[in-house]
Amino acid sequence: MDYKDKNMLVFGAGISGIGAAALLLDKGAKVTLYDGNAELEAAGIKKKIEEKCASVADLNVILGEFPAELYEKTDIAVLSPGIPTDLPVVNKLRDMGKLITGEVELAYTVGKGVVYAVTGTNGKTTTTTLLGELMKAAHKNVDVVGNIGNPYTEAAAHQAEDTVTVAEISSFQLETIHTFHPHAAVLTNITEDHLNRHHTMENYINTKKNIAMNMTADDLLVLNYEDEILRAFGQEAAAKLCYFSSARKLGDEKMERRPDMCLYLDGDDIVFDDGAEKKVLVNTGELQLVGLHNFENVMCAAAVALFDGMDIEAIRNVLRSFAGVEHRIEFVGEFDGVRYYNDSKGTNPAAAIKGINAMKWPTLLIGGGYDKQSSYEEWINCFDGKVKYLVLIGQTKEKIAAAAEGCGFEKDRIILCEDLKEAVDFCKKNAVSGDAVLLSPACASWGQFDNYEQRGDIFKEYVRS
Ligand code: UMA
Repeated sequence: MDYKDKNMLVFGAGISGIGAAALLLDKGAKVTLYDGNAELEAAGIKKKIEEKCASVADLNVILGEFPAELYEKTDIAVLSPGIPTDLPVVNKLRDMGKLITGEVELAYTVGKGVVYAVTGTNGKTTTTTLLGELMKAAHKNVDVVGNIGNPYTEAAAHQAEDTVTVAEISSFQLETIHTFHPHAAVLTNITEDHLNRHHTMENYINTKKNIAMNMTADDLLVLNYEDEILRAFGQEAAAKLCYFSSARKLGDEKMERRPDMCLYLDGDDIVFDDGAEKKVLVNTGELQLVGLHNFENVMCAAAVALFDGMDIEAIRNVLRSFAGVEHRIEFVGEFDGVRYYNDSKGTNPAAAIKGINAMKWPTLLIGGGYDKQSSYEEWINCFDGKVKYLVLIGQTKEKIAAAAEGCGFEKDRIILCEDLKEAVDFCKKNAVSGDAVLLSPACASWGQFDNYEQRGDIFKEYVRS
């Protein structure tokens, strides 16, 4: 797509919008960057964009109310991931026939080389990071981008034909793609999340499936066989199919469409079956990652690396040395015999279940945050007698407390705190040697923090002080 002299509306002045505006200015577009937050500072935003592109002469920053004249003036609107696609402003632009696109789509139309994409409710970041490490061991030019916190638009401008892009793609980003076409895509799992944005589970699932909408029989789709939605999706998808499973040896299942390759857990071995031959890829005892969910992430990343043509021994070396991701069941330290874990990335109940399942000790669990309209019973039912105190913060604290009581969790072991500092102080006073303190909120951080990284960093700071 040629963006020269196009009137581009970039919606949202976060890191995505800043990356998109800079890229478009370098492509010769006339850019209006709009953000609904009137309290932001236009000069500061302009400066950030100026640092990333040659000139901001064709940039206009508008904050607060959306000006009526901008509707007609806009050729294409580029939405940041956090902008709901059914906002009245967006609806009106769409009704006027304006193209509504997203930051990922924009980057894809400019970028070069091959793209490998990772989506799913949980496990995206670990899988993306690990796949990035695998690709860096096999290729010279690798960009790890997307929802992981590194806008795709910032990398796209500098890419060449030999670039490998490893992109973590959220459901928000998948709402606004049109031609985005990964050569391999992973769908780790789909469980309830972001229903405040997608309204129904059906919408959320269909949005996730968009990842494969442009894929063909030359591409590879990696799907979790144990997820019924994804298992069925594999039977109808156009791309080559790889199923993975941490629950059974794959191979003998009755299915209409046989997968082109499989990865599964057999005892402690991760086995790879390409239809002709079965090979042990790695023994899980050799990995630094722990937990079944992480073994699934390993299978997903390894499937793409194998499809990429990477040598098995080179894959093994990377798998053995990979130590995991910050904020994901991250060990912070042991103080007075109490182990502290930061699982701030546990932003929904399904992710937080992984956090509590990984604890082998009596645990003081800090949860709660922004309300994404999740239900918490399944998470609470996984506490399995391990949770000594449920320490709650944020907008959802009363809702989680009520759900816990409903599940039979004793009321006097539910502690409501004003903020994270008070929660950490309570845990410090009440934990004894041999206990664990786990921050695994089952909720997004918004409202009290900018993002889960900030929440995790602040937790670690309090713990260490
Ligand atoms: N804004 C409006 N109107 C609105 C909503 C927001 O003007 O109705 C403005 C806000 O005032 C703000 C800007 O939009 O200034 C923020 O845009 P954004 O929310 O898209 O945030 P970015 O900083 O651009 O970060 C986005 C992703 N954020 C979201 O999806 C909410 C980041 O994912 C991603 O790393 C980044 O792009 C780069 O691709 C974060 C996330 O929380 C980590 N993702 C969710 C998740 O993982 O669960 C999906």
